[in-house]
Amino acid sequence: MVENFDEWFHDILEQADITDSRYPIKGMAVWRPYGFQIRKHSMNIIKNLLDKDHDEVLFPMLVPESELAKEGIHVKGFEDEVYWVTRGGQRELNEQLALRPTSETAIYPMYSLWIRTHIDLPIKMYQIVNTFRYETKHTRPLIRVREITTFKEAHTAHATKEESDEQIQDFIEMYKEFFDDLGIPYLISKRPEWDKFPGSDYTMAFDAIMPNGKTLQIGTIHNLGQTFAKTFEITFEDKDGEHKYVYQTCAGVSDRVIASLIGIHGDDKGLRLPPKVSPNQVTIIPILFKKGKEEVLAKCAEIKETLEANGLRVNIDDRDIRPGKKFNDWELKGTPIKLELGPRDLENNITIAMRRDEEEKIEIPLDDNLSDAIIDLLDKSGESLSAQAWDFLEEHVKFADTLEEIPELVESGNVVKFYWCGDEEVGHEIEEKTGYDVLGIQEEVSEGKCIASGKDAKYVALIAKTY
Ligand code: P5A
Repeated sequence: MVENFDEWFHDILEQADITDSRYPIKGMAVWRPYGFQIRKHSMNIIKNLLDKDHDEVLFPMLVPESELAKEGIHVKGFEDEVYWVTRGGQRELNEQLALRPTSETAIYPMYSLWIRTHIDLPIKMYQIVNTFRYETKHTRPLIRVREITTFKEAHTAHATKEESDEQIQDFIEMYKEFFDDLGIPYLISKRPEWDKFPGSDYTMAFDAIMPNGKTLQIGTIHNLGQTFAKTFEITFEDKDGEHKYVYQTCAGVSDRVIASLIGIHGDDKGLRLPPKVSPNQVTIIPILFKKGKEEVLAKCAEIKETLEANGLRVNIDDRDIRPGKKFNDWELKGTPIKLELGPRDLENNITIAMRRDEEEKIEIPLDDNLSDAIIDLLDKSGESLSAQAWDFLEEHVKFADTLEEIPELVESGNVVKFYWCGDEEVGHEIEEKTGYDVLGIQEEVSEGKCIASGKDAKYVALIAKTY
């Protein structure tokens, strides 16, 4: 799987019923029922986190060219990626309309109308929408798509710079909680100047390491400073009676979250889903013989009912096929716990539980403690997926003392840390000489020499092969 991860990833999406890429537009795919459930459960986690202190809104998908074009740097960053609507029926439109690649230029003209005084601040809103980017790099399902189908974008405005910096920290904490819930390990870094979001002061990014060692940017948080406020005239009357521009931030995660979930936890047998997002947390597999069939099925139904009453998602696979095939199917689909129940188990009043994250079979009595025992297994299974994934990440971050060491480390599947003086030209030189991307700054340091310039290092930075 590690050697040909891209192929594995492509196949699993089809085999496990996640998405179908045969839709006749490049970079756009269909969510199939099983994938849709995973998408729904993970979306609910981030939605609940955002709902704590953000208002959910919904803006139109089309943005007038005049608004999109207003913020020069921003539009430059996206100009090659915008899909345009130019006609309504047979008629040419007076002004062409962009399919939002992201929604700053849709939302901020409205912020300028809504924000009047300091009492209106902070404003914190989010929407979950589809966005369109005509990506020219190689498209890949969920990883680099032309229609992002679950763009969770949050946009805030504040009275002071300090508050906007605090908001960046709040977003970092929120995304940590989100990715922790999914057991997805991450590296957090400040993107270099040449890779920050177009129009932002600075960008903080979450990167996951996929099994082949390539990193995937799974979330970004941008401090927009006052750039957009000046462009869209977003001002407020402060306590001192003065009119001031707001400070803004925005943050977003996409379908890539599902890509990392699948890629990071999966194994040669298929998906391994964390219980929080698995469509079924428990799959009951009856072992049926002619004799005692009805009793076994009745007991399975009773177990399902008991577990569901305790808030679990449970299904019974009563298809008329060999049990072995059922086991394989649910291994492929990554259900966290399989419960096997045959006539002999029924006699002994037990069921056999199998966790997807390990091989062991566990006998569980069919008594009043059943739900508690299953919930305990689910918790353990989620924790162990997360722990395995964090171990993988930690084993795959290495430190290089010289530029020459980097290629070998990266080619053997690692992300590499190094000392950097922070100069932009030196950063470019490092990227050119190695052929990899500087992800960003992980921490500030007051020791060490820059790996390329030999000057005093200011930072520990990360470099990797990226998606
Ligand atoms: C933040 C939200 C923004 O667009 N505006 C509102 C800001 N940032 S971003 O970095 O450009 O995108 C946010 C995250 O979306 C993911 N992403 C993609 N996922 C799949 N396919 C794509 N083509 C794609 N482009 C961006 C990244 O995870 C990114 O961090």
